[in-house]
Amino acid sequence: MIDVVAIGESMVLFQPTDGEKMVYANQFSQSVAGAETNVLIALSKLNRPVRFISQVGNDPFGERVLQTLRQEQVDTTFVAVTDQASTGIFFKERRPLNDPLVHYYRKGSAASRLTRKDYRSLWLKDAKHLHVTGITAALSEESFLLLKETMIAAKQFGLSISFDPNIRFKLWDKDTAKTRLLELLPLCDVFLPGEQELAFLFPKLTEQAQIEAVKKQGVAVIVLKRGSRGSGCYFLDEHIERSPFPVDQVIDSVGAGDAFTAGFLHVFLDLNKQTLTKPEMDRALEVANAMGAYMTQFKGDWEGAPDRATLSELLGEHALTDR
Ligand code: KDG
Repeated sequence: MIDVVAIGESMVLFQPTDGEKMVYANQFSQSVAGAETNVLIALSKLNRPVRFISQVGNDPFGERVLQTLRQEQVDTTFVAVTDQASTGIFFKERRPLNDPLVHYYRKGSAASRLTRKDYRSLWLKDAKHLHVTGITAALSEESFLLLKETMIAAKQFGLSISFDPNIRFKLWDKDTAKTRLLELLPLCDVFLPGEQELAFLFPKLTEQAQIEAVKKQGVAVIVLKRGSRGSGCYFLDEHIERSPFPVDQVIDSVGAGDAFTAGFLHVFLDLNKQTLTKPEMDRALEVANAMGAYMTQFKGDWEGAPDRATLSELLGEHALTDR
């Protein structure tokens, strides 16, 4: 049985080793990242069986992506390899006073060329949950259509579905982003936007009105990421808020949202979706906040994700000894 399946693009990530500006950098570290695989790897580190659906190029970067995912126990049975396109890559440039800058080289990449013809019902076989993000919808028109078809199929097969809009304006224009994201919204059970993303989708409304607008689409659970101010969750007629997990200093915020999502899903997956309670959802936010905050302490997009023992320690449930 697979707990979570995700579809999307995982890329090779280069970062200047000494944190210099890109124009002056001579040396780069190489790793792998992508919103969906960041979530899957974080769940895998918590011993959840996970599967990724994608396509990489028949090139060394594709090999690197596959190698990394397999090493992190992500099932790559449905990651196709093609000669027709290259694996996407991107660069992350750290900035002292701001979030890092991201430079993408992924247009026409292997992952963005998956089409509805590639869809296989086997992708979702024996799986409990599908996780998707708006990044996949932004890759190409076909990518969006395939994503939508996969969500519809998952619903028919009885999987629960989570959806993080993960809006990246470098990938698409605002009108297309809004139209496509709103089209996918009714297909999910759990929606996990940031506050600004929610406001982008439902402008000029109070938060309460934004939430009502999402609920109207049939979405059962809305999890609001409030960054350094913690998180909130709206479900049934309930609303809870969780204060942030304290950290002294943020080293790198990229990937924190994905770790947050993994933490939330880790708790949510075991719950009876018909009888969600406040204490259960509070626990989901507690774990999500802790995972998101912990990830900000590492430069990589997923490498810092805690294993079960570390997570228990973070939550103050038991102390690990170093000796
Ligand atoms: O959420 C982090 C991701 O944004 C990062 O790992 C790379 O998937 C990525 C993207 O498309 O920006």
